[in-house]
Amino acid sequence: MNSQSARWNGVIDRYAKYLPVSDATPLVSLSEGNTPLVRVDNFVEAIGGKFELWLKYEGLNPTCSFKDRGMTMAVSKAKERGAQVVICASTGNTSASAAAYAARAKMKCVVLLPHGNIAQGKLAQALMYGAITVSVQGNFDEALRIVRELGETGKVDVVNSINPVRIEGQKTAAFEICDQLGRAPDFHFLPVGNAGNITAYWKGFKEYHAAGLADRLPRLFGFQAAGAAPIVDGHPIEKPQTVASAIRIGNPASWQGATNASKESNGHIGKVTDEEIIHAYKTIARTDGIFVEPACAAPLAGLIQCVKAGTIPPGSVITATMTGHGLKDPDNAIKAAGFEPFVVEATKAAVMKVIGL
Ligand code: AN7
Repeated sequence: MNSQSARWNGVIDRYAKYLPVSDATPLVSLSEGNTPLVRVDNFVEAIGGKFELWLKYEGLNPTCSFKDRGMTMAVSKAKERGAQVVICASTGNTSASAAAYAARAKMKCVVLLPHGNIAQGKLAQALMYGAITVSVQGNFDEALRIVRELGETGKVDVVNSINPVRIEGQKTAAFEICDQLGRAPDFHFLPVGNAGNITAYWKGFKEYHAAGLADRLPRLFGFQAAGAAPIVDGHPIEKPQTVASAIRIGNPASWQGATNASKESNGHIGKVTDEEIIHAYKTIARTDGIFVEPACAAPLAGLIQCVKAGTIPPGSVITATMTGHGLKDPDNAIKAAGFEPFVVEATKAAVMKVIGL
């Protein structure tokens, strides 16, 4: 399994030593992982920070989100067990990823989506990859409850992050950050929805540190949207609301994992308003040319809060996960941009007029 060839063959091939796989595990991969870590000095300057900020650009995975790291594991292990049908509930990215990896594994895929509340790009992906796409008249938490019940029948394999191998795959992002930086960061920021990813990052950073491959443990700072902030508010939210549909989750499955990561790392779980999210979403696109989906702007908005509060020591090295690509959600992008294209007649004069020449 661990061929370690010069060619990148995905996260299982690269990090097999740290994953529950063996020679008997069929490799279902789309060469996920190995995503860029991009330093964004313009953004830091714009928000008045005195630190290094590096973005782990997970939108450049094969289905354009971080979910592919967990899904290569979940679908490979499901295939190893001889499963024929994988199922998940999703705010959109898990379903896109499950649908793609199931197609590659020649397995059937069923996705349950909150009706009317997923971004268009993600819906297009589930349909294009050929998943049986079910739009549930309820929210994500209700869809996940149904998926758990269906999992108990033993007839389908659940590939939500309640499946522990998803967390195993996702922890490889923490390994890559340490490999790319040549050290662990002082702080790592990320969005929190169902809380699988913050759980995975903490596990990954701890394992790399224990293996002697990272010199320190970062403080983990997770951010929820204010209208969907059960962990911060201390109770499940029955009707979560936020523009960041990816993290519109009221009762996270890995709640405990998130609070552990925050406590053990001397970190923080905070919340940011939709207004703060949209501001950060536009800012990172315009300062550094990085187009992410709204959920990714939650930790950036959280970082802006931290700069205002003075909680980041000068000179810190900070990393943040940009979990999904901006093209996933064209409707919010066009709305947030704040202007429309100029429509002009097809003459040089007309173009000169609108661009002010
Ligand atoms: C872009 O796809 O839950 O805290 O069903 O799509 O690990 O849940 C997506 C979550 C952050 C939150 N950013 O991660 C799903 C789903 C993006 C996301 C999160 C999601 P977790």
